Amino acid sequence: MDLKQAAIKLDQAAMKAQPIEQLTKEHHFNLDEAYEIQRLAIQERITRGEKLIGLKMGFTSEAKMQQMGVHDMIWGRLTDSMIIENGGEAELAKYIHPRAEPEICFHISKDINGEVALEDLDEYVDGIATAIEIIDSRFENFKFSLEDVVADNCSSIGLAIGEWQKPTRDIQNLKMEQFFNSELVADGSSADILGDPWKSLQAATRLAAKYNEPIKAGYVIMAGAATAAIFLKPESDVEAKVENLGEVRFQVI
Ligand code: OOG
Ligand code: MG
Repeated sequence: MDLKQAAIKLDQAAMKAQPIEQLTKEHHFNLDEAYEIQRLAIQERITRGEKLIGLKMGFTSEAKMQQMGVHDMIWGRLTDSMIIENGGEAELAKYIHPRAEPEICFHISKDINGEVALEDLDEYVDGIATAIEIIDSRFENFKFSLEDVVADNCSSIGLAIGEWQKPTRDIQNLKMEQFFNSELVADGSSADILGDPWKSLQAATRLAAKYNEPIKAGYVIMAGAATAAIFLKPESDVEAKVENLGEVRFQVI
């Protein structure tokens, strides 16, 4: 399979908000090739003027692995075009079949070059916040294999971040909730994110180093969801709350 061609196909599907068939239905490719497709697809965005603003971890909880039927940790890239202001609007027409999930997000204070040990991570983090990720698989029916979803930048399309809080190690057992129009639609615990969301950040440093993707000062790193993701509904108010970390919201239009 031509990796560049696959990358362009995925990028176009995202830009036009039109789903495509799973790549692995017709082609066989391995995980490293999937990450190369992801890199090339993001390169298309960067060529158009977008900027990398961070990385996201995926399938760091059992609930997410169960919902999507994929059982390995994955990581993807975030660009500035994906940001939704806290209190801002998300336009349904821009997406294919978007879902939202509450997350915890780290703000990086210092360039990271190489894997960092769990106990040394404090040196590199100057904020932690509640976030909502919008995921929007480019594949029909939101169905994919591990290689498909990695090539598709782990379904990334949007993120909203709440107010940054002072970093603390004490985030291993925080209640995480998602509301649509003030109604609770999903809840879980940060304990379900690898037992401790800091471990997700540690994994991000390991995987970024493995794939030669530097983590830069100012980046945000999303730790992955603890709950299943919920389809966005028209005209709804979407809010996430994480115990001790505050809330973040946006309006679907
Ligand atoms: C893939 C992205 C997974 C998470 O938080 O686990 C993810 C998907 O579910 O489509 O973002
Ligand atoms: Mg996520």
